[in-house]
Amino acid sequence: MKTPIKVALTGAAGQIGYALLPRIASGAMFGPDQPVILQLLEAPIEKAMKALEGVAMELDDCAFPLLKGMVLTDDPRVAFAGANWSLLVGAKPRGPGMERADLLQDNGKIFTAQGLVIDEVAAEDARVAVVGNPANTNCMIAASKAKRLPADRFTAMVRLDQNRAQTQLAKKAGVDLTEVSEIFIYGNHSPTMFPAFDNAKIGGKALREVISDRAWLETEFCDTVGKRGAAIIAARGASSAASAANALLDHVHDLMIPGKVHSIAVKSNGAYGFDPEVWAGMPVRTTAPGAYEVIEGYAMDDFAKAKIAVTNKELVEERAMVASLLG
Ligand code: NAX
Repeated sequence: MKTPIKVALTGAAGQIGYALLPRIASGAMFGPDQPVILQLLEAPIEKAMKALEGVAMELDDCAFPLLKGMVLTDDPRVAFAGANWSLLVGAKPRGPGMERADLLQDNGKIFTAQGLVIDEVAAEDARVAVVGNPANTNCMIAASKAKRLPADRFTAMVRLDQNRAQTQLAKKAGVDLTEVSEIFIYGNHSPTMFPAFDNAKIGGKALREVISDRAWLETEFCDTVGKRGAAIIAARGASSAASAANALLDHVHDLMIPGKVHSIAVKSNGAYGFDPEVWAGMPVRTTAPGAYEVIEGYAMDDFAKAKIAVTNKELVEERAMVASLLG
């Protein structure tokens, strides 16, 4: 039997955690022959810890053969101890009337503390995936605290946006969604992100040979993908959970399989004109389990460059708002 992978999950009793945990434990993230140990962190609040116990009881009741242990804790040092993967989902939601800057500050403190502890106690091969919003900037903050782990171990999730874009393009073209490839998300996980449709392929052909409605691509398509989160809240009365959990499975799964091509938010290092210090969504190719290279060289026309400039500006502004937390 393979050595179990230790997976730390924060916000484990939240709604994404609830949708995610059974799928990790059933093998959907690391494969059908890879055992896992779940190290579950919740806020030090009685109600949250009680709810976490309930989630763990349900996982017990699933009798997953791959689930080799669970740790339930409100102590980050326990949760991240020896963790191979740390999935940072827990964050404070934006309350009514709350300014974006306040949310950045409040959540920045959580990710500052977690970045420090991960750097200290996580496994040698530690990888970190950030989902809690604002995900790109939270990821940058956590990475800035790490002195042992290199910056490329810290990635943030834009896969939900990629999956949303893939489905919208397939619907417009009237094809099965597996026909759509090379649709990548650039920039922030926010309504400013840019799904670079011009580089996508449908059934192996350039997208523009199949979808000629340029106006739809530039307006309705970009808006639908960018504002999908708000549309889900309006319809469901709660934010995306099943699809967010599914996207995180895809994010980690595809980072474990060499050759996979997908969108993740990484330290830009200046690729595609982004500020070198921000974490921006872009295309990567997995090179080895947990490692990747940015795919450079996709052509960008003036429309794409303008969209990238807008999302880059937002990331730079977010960085300025949390400057005191960095480093
Ligand atoms: P929930 O509010 O259901 O769950 C969050 C959980 O985190 C709660 O149980 C809370 O007690 C816990 N928590 C808070 N602070 C913590 C801390 N310091 N340590 C450990 N646990 C802590 O939110 P949920 O719907 O699960 O969403 C979680 C996060 O994902 C939110 O920030 C949300 O905005 C973000 N999302 C990000 C997405 C992305 O694509 N990057 C998409 C989905 C989602 O909206």
